[in-house]
Amino acid sequence: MKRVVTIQDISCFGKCSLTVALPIISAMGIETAVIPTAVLSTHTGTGFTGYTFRDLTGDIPGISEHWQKLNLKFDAIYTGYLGSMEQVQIISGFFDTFKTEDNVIVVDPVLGDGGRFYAGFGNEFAEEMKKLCAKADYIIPNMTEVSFMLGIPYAEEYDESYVKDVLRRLAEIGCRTPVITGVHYDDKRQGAAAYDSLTGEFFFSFDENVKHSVHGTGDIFASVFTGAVVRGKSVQKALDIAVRYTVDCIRATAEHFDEMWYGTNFEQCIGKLVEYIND
Ligand code: PXL
Repeated sequence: MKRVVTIQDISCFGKCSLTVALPIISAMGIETAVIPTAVLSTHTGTGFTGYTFRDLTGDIPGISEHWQKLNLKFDAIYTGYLGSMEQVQIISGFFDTFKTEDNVIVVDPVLGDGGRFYAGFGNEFAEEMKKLCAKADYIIPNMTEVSFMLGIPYAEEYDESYVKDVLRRLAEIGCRTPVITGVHYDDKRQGAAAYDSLTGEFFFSFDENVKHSVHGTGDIFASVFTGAVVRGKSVQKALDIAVRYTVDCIRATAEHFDEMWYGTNFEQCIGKLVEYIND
């Protein structure tokens, strides 16, 4: 069985980060180890204020040392929301320890959305995250995170040549295959784009642009993409599965908008994900 370790926070309520990555990667038939980077009472996104935040940075070196003694190996190391610059530096050391010839590193540089940083993040943190991205095989930012990492204005409107240009610039950070989520040229279709800087190939995948903004979709996409790559799918196939499942989840959430304002109704669609990955 393949094995992934995912490193991100537990938002106890709100459906994102570990409470999304763990069930999704497990459902894809992959053993999922975790390193929780922080415990929050809820996520920090729209709708919640006054959340608790316990930083677990101090626990990470001990976990890493214990795992080294156990000689644990992972087919992928996948990071999401990280809570501080110090934590990013410690995870960078974890990459050095657990990177092998055969495994892949996936960094979702969680920084913000809608042109704005999430609470507590700023340009200095984005610079640190960029250094982590340099060590990754795949990075999975949204357009907001692209703008913060490249130091360019947040683009509301853009075309395919813009997307190709920023993908090339993301690869210059040092990662072989950047992936951008939430790509849309109009209000009909949305999806993702990727660039394999080794072969020079671009990849695109689009589905319906459901008119519904919801929290946690980036974590869903990154978890599915990571799982699909670990299950041996091509970049194109991994994009297709991740876009299709993410849009399924948004559609399911839009149908239950009243009770599901804080997260994405991904559980309702998990059977489809199992179908897609085994197809
Ligand atoms: O979904 C990304 C995410 C993860 N973890 C926490 C967050 C967010 C986005 O707001 O606040 C704690």
